[in-house]
Amino acid sequence: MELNLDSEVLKAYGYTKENITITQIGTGLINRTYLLSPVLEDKKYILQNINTSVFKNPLAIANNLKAIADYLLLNYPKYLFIKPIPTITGEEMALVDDEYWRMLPYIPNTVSLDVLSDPKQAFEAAKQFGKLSKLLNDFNASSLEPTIPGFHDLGLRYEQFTLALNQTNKQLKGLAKIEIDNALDHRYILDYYNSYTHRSDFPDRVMHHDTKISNVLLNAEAFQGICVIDLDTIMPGKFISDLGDMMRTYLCAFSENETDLSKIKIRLPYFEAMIKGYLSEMKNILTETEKELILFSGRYIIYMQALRFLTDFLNGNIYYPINYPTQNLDRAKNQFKLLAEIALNEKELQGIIEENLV
Ligand code: GN1
Ligand code: MG
Repeated sequence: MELNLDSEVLKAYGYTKENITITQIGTGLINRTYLLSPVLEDKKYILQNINTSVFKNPLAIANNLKAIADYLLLNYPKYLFIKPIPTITGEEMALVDDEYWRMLPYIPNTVSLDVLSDPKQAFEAAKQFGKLSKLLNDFNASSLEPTIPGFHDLGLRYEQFTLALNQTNKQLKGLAKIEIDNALDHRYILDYYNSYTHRSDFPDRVMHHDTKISNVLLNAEAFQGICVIDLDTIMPGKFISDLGDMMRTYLCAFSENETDLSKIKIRLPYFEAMIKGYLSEMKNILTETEKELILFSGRYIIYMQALRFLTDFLNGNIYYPINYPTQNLDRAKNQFKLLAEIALNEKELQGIIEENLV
C-alpha cells in the first residue's frame, strides 16, 4: 500500500522512501502508526503521528517519557521501557508541517493482541501494567505533566456529558433517551468516586491510562509479557484507572464495538487471572483504601467510557472516529451493558479479589 507519508518525516530520522518499506499498523482510535523496515538494517521501527487535537501539548509527552526513562534506567536498568529514538538532530520528536512524529524501536518476536483468547494473557498483561506502577512507586508522580488535562477525572467527564445534553438537538436526545437515563441513574458512581478522591491513602500514582490488551507486547511463542507500549497517556492518576480499564477491556470476549448486547458477558477466569497478575506486582504497594476500591475500579472506568461515548454522540461525533452515525451511541449501550454485568456478578468478583488479597 502506498502511504501518504511526508518524506520530510523520514528525512528527520535519516531515511528516504527509497531505502525503507512502510506499512500502516495498529487499531487505536487516536494516533496513526506505521511500521518502518529499512532495507539495509535488521532492525525495524515504529513511526507514530501524534494526534494534536487530542494531545494538545506533545512536548509534555516527550518530557514525561524522558523523565521516566531516565529514572528507570538509573534504578531498574534491566527494565524494558520503550522510549522514543531522537531525530538525527537530537530532538525527541520530528515536527513536520505542524505535525509531531516520533520513532520507537520495534521489539522483535513480540505480538500485540487485539482480543484475549486465554486467561493467561490477562495475567501477563495485568502483571506488566502492575509492574510499571510498582517500579515507579517512588518516582514523584506529580513531577509529570498531564498530557490530557482531566483525562480520567470522572467529575469532568460527567460535566462534559451534562453540557452535551444541554447543547444537543431533540433528535439525538430522543435516540439516546435510554442511555441518557442510564447515565443519570448511575451518577452515584461519581458521588462514590468523589467521596474517595481526597483521602490521603488514595495517592496519585504513575498511571498508563490505556491498558487495553493491544498495548502490551507479548512474546510471540509463549505469550509472556515483555513490555507495555502506547505511552502518551502516562501521567499522574489513581490506580483505579489502569486496573479499571483492564476490567473494561479484558473481561468480555467482545469489544466496545459489539452491537449484539447478549454477547456482553463477563468471563470470571479472565477476571481471576487479571487480578492475580496485577496483585503479583502491586499487592504490597496498594494502600488499604486502594484495596477497597479494586472492584470499584471497573465500575468507574466503564461508567466513564459510557459517558464519553454518549457525550461524543450527543456532540455529533467530534472525538471518536465512527463507521456509522449511531456507533458512539451503540458503544455507550455496550458499556452500560458491561456495567450491569459487573453488578450482576459482584459477589463472585469481590470473592475472587478477597481470595487474592490474603
Ligand atoms: C482511545 O486510541 P485508543 O484506542 O488508544 C482513548 C481511550 C479510550 C479508547 C476507547 C487519548 O484510545 O481513553 O478508552 O479510545 N484515548 C484517548 O476505545 O482519548
Ligand atoms: Mg491509546
